[in-house]
Amino acid sequence: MADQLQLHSYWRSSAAYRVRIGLNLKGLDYAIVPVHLVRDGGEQHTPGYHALNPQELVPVLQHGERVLRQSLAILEYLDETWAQHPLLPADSRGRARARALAQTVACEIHPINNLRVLQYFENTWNVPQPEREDWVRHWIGQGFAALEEMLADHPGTGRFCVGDIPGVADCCLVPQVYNARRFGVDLAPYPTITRIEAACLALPAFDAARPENQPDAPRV
Ligand SMILES: N[C@@H](CCC(=O)N[C@@H](CS)C(=O)NCC(=O)O)C(=O)O
Repeated sequence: MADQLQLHSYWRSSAAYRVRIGLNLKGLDYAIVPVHLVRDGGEQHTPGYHALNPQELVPVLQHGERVLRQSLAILEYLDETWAQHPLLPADSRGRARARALAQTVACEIHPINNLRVLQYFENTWNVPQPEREDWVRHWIGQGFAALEEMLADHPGTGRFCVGDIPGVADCCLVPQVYNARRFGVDLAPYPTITRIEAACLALPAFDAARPENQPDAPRV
């Protein structure tokens, strides 16, 4: 089909997880194209995938002939293309706040803990696993401390990051909390973050996007 949506995704990629949530919130049909980030050195580094995304990162969204990269840009593309369930608030102040929260995760916390960063530590500098994992916990903790302050007691915070409708900030927050749990971050100091995460995961759109519910997740 000409305008079919195809998401190049990896079950445990938090950037792909953001887009899966956005697609589900909008109620859009899409096919998952799995890209295994680890097997055989990583399928993101194959010439075929490089042609789709010279950054060799997931996600990539194909919409018919269009190739879209960068999860936040993809979420905004979805919002501008399909009106149902807006992912950004209607007012400019709300949009600025939603983007600031989303970018705190996507631009500050996530990139320095990415697979390729950890692989560089391991393969180039021989940093042992406990130190690599400590690095991840440190930067998630610092980022979450800031996010918790930005969310707690803010009049713009509701059931979700911005008001009572889940949006782009929640699309970023929930996958980052998944990563935090994966690396054993103590979440007790972040009650607002975990409260919002629980509210999100109770919704089918978030539940269906969970890593363990993906077709390429390992079957246990
Ligand atoms: N800023 C990018 C980040 C994408 C990204 O870092 N994806 C990770 C998975 S979460 C990846 O593909 N990593 C592969 C690698 O590090 O080699 C976005 O938001 O789309």
